[in-house]
Amino acid sequence: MTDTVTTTKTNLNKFEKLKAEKDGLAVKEEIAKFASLGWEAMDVNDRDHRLKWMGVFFRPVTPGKFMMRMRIPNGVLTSHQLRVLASVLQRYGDDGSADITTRQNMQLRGIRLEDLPDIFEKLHSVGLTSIQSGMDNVRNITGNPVAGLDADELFDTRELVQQVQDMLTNKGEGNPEFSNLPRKFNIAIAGGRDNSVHAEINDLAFVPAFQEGSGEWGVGSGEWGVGSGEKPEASVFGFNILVGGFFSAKRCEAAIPLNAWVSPEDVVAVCRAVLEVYRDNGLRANRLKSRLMWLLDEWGVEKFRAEVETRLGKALLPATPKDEIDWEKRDHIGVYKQKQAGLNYVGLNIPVGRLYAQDMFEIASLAEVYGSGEVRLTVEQNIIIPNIPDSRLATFLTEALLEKFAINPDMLTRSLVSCTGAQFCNFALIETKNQALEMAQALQAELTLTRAVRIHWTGCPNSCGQPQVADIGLMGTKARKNGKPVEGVDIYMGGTVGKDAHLGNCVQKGIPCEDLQPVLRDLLIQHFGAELNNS
Ligand code: SRM
Ligand code: SF4
Repeated sequence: MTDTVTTTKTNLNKFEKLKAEKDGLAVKEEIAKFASLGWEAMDVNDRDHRLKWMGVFFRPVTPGKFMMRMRIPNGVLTSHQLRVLASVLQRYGDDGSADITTRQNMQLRGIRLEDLPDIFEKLHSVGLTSIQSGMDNVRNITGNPVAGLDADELFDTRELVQQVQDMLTNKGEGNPEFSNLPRKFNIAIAGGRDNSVHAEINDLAFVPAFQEGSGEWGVGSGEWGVGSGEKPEASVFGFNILVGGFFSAKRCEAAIPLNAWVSPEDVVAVCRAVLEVYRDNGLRANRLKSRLMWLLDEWGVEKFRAEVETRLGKALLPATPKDEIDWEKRDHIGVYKQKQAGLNYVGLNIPVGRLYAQDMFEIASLAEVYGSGEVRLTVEQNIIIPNIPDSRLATFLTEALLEKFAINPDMLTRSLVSCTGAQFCNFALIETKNQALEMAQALQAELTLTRAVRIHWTGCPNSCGQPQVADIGLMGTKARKNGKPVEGVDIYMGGTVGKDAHLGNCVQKGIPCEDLQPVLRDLLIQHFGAELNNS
């Protein structure tokens, strides 16, 4: 890291001081020591903050039972890896559970400190890592969940996402170059036509776009990883770059164009250059103003772009006028033909993303028995099992597990997304996952819907459940009823995804949770064509 980080930052906030005292990655060498000390005897800063550099989160709601946030690049897991994750949970009985996250990732719960050395060894043995998945690091990198399967894809994102992760984490060993960013940082690489990664809400996103003409400096051959493509030969595949998208309690912004286009070959280098500029120049005094967009505000896009080019050592081509996101966003639930003749991928609805060890063992077995032993995760907190041959499909569809994880769920459960909420998260103002499911079921019982409605619950203004991208977003808040404080939600509407994605806005504030059902019922009837049963 350059000197800039330490020399230009006066007025350090608590977290900058903490990082200056001891880099978070330093705890990697101390895991065995922590395990023998126990969580109650550990240094509090190591326990509550620095362990997050290893992906291990102290949970004040369940002291002694930690959460482990993995990195699952592009959401691709082997059945073997899924089984190892399940076996980690199994030892914790009822305390052990896993959540599929809104970043196409997995979090494990109930983790005991004394087990960490063994768990890390197990993860390592199957090529999994949780390193640098929390605090001021780059989060799980998202990619097209049906990469390599979808006949209409423009680019198979899997290898590129893995390369970016390898660069950032030093192949999972930990990379001190990027372990002290001003704040968290999100990267997404879209490869399909439907923006399945929510490019617009990432700090850095790559969106498919063809550059007309070829042979210019900086333009790749266009052959690397490119799908079948219907474009004229002269056009070259690459990505337009978006920067600065983020949600926080203080401010939410969609990403803006960097006015730059890159070929796939340059994506890793561009990620590195952008992160170096952010690391060395990002605002560090006030954590509420430390995300990339605040630097873009201060500098303007032109200056930021010029700094990125300096780090990159070459000029970036201007963005192409049009990107290739021209579809509505798909949810991938159900059975779909793959581009490989005779093969299918099947999307299973995992209600609010919650799984237990037994579920994970069973999903791993299904993926092996019927597919190729591969499992994919989506940002909608669901699972895809790819590579199921036509000849095996009918039998697969009779499997008992598909009653629990449906391929044709009701219209409200289908698109339901929920953050962790009060069960495990101490920022939460309300319980989310259970309430979300109960509400969906209650509304489904009184209404007939002919289309899926994307309802996203988030327990507080941090917006991990992305209410701003939902048809109906529900954000936990403190409300009042009969003069008394009660749990409530602010309601967001108008979030659109896929083509021309834009963020929704808050339309109603402070609805007590106990009064929410009729409010949602009316919204579903007025805006989403729902009809009351027996009306
Ligand atoms: Fe988040 C903090 C959970 C996606 C914005 N988020 C947290 C913490 C770590 C707070 C804590 O320590 O308790 C939550 C852990 C709770 C737990 O026990 O699970 C938490 N965030 C989640 C997850 C698990 C929600 C989910 O149920 O899926 C998601 C994990 C993603 C992953 O795999 O890495 C998750 N968080 C998001 C997203 C959505 C996204 O990335 O698309 C956002 C909004 C987008 C963004 O970041 O710009 C998000 N989380 C936040 C913020 C606000 C950031 C800010 O700049 O202020 C916080 C608070 C913070 O960082 O200080 C936060
Ligand atoms: Fe926790 Fe709030 Fe994020 Fe939900 S939105 S996981 S309650 S920080």
